[in-house]
Amino acid sequence: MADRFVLATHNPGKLAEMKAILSNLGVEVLSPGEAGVEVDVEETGATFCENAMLKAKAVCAASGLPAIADDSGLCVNALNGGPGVYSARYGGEGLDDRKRCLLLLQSLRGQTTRAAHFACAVACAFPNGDTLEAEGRCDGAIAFAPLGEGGFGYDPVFLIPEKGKTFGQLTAEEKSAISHRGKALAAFAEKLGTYLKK
Ligand code: ITT
Repeated sequence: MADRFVLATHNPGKLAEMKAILSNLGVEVLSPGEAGVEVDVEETGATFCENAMLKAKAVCAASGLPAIADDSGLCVNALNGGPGVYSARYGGEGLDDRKRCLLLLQSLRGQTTRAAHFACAVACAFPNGDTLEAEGRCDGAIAFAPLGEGGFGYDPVFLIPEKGKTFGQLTAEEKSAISHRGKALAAFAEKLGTYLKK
């Protein structure tokens, strides 16, 4: 695949995962810094797909290159699907990843229903106005305490019951093989392959 894509994300954890997965899938990518763009997009969409498309279109317009964005979040059954699209802002400004994890554990204290899933929407916008979209999901449960140093965000509290480990305890490759982002990007790469052949 000859074309180069800009990754429309400011999140270093996401950027590293997206670069690794897409490079493995044969898609050449640049970080916003490498592409010389700095765009702050207001995430006003109601869904992961809407927000991903807002980010992809804004970075495509600013860079003149096709742009790929990821909008993702943690959906917790006992919180009626929250924090969902508000995952990055859970608890308000000023909290870091570790504090957001602790706040989540606190809000589920005494709660035996721990089921949750990560959701990821990937959107791609091309300078000619064409767009592509794909989604991925990973089911799991919220742990009772943070475990593991790997990954980012809510990884230390997201448990994969079949593995008996949190995302934070997996290597980057192990996580991407089963994660919402790994699945969404694999589905996206397939659509991109078809699109580029046209
Ligand atoms: P960009 O919009 O710049 O990409 P962001 O961090 O604001 O970065 P989102 O709006 O999509 O991105 O927020 C997603 C949040 O959900 C993210 O900040 C994490 O807290 C959480 N999240 C998403 N994927 C995750 C993963 O694989 N592991 C842990 N937490 C994740």
